[in-house]
Amino acid sequence: MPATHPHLPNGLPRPVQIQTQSFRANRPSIAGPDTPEPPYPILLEGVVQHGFGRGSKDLGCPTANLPDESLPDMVAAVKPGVYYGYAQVLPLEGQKSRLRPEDHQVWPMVMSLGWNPFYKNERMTAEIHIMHEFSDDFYGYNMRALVLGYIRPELDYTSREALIEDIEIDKKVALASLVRPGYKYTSDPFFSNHDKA
Ligand code: ADP
Ligand code: RBF
Ligand code: MG
Repeated sequence: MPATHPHLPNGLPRPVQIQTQSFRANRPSIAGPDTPEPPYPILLEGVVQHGFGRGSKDLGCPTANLPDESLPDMVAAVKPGVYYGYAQVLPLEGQKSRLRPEDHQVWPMVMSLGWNPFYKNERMTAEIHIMHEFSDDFYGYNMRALVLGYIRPELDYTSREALIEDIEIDKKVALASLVRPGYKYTSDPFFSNHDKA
């Protein structure tokens, strides 16, 4: 019986851990069709919120958290999981930016859409890691995200190392998927050419 079969030979559901390991063993290097299909692109926008503050930085992967009110389109269209697309960070109207001009460009991103255990899984959280070295944190800035595809389901992790390893693969899968001609959305009108404005 293949390792990915959800049930054990005795008919009992296969423990998640084994499924996670078998999933992790052979991950595809590209995710999604040659050009985005509905419901993509999904457009999200919101002011970057504080999360638990420690979470992702010590995974070596800081994630900018979107406010709950920016998620209805995402929650209505897709299931929890890991996604990829592009994101842009902009100062609020009239806000002076502390960042460099290139920090306001459109960059590739990976996004985790998950149940928030803090709210007993009654609320979803969306957190975005932008694949760019920012000159400073950008809490309170406006973030626009254009989601283009789904990479994988949220997995239950027993070890931090396994999660870090999978996030590194997520980033590679996102970049390999975004470089395809059908995914050129960096100059989509949803984004603003802030550094020229
Ligand atoms: P929190 O739990 O408050 O979200 P994190 O450890 O996830 O804290 O760090 C996320 C914060 O780090 C973001 O809100 C942003 O201000 C900053 N940051 C710096 N570089 C990045 C990046 N490349 N992608 C996302 N956030 C980044
Ligand atoms: N958390 C999980 O529990 N399971 C996951 O599969 C998972 N995948 C993630 C993938 C990416 C690309 C990112 C940025 C985060 C992921 N997370 C996952 C969320 C991670 O646990 C969270 O960022 C930290 O715990 C801080 O809240
Ligand atoms: Mg975060």
